[in-house]
Amino acid sequence: MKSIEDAVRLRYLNIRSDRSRAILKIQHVLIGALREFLAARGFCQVLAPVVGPVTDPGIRGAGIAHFDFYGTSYTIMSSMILYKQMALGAFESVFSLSPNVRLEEASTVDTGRHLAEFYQLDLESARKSCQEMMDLGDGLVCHCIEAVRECSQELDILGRDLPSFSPPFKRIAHRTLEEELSIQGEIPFEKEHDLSRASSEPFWVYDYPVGSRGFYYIERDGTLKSMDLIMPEGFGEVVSGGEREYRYEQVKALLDREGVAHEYSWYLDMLKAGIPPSAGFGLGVERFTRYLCGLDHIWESSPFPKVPGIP
Ligand code: ASN
Repeated sequence: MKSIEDAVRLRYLNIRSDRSRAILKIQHVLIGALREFLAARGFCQVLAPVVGPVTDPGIRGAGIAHFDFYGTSYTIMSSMILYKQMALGAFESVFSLSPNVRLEEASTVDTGRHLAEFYQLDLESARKSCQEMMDLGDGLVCHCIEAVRECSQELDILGRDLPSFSPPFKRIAHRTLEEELSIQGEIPFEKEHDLSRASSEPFWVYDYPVGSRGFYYIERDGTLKSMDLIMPEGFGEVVSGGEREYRYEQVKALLDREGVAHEYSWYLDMLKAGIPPSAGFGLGVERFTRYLCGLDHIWESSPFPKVPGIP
């Protein structure tokens, strides 16, 4: 912790190192590869919102940053999920490089994969299912790994030997893990780390228990249609997403039960006007960079790192 604190404080010096330059170069190649893959599949890039009256509440207990916006309490985006659904009013498939702030518990600095400020490659497609999004995720991840493999000089500096994978990645229903891990809802960070270390390939966990995640995932056949992609070698989750609840009555009832419907008035108005069913996911850009570069801690994959618990 102390060494991370020092490194973050001295970022203006260590950003000049060959190691840091190699990581940021790989990140640059990664961002280009993400864009290239999605543009070739008809996705339109839209500019991401930075602030709004509400943001994603489904962030595993992390705090949301609030501030005063002309006399009204506003939030900094924890994820642009609600706004991705709006963007589908313009295009069938959209993506953004979206800056997010999540006030994570200080203890999450030890997971090696939490930042308090980070970017997601957030995408959404109308009339798609979780299965189709997992297919897309398989292709996207493999395409980026192959693009970064070209950075042989940078990978050498980092001592990273990047594996090759052949899709489709394994898909594991959450319920099959419940007994093995003695869990009911979200997989705790240490257990996810153990699962990730025990695997030599990326794998998906899908169909989460009802009530375990954000209100915007659709419930079908007694489960939430949501999925995460876990990378191997202990790097953990890099993608999270699912199929959306898009029906006004259902969302209104869920938000009423929580007593927060009034906070989401624009969102409910949008659902009342009608939006298409959709599915999508977010890919943590710094997390994926960490994986590609084989870094112990995620702070190094951000040019200007904001680490939980370190102001
Ligand atoms: N980006 C995620 C999604 O598309 C949401 C999140 O980050 N919590 O579902």
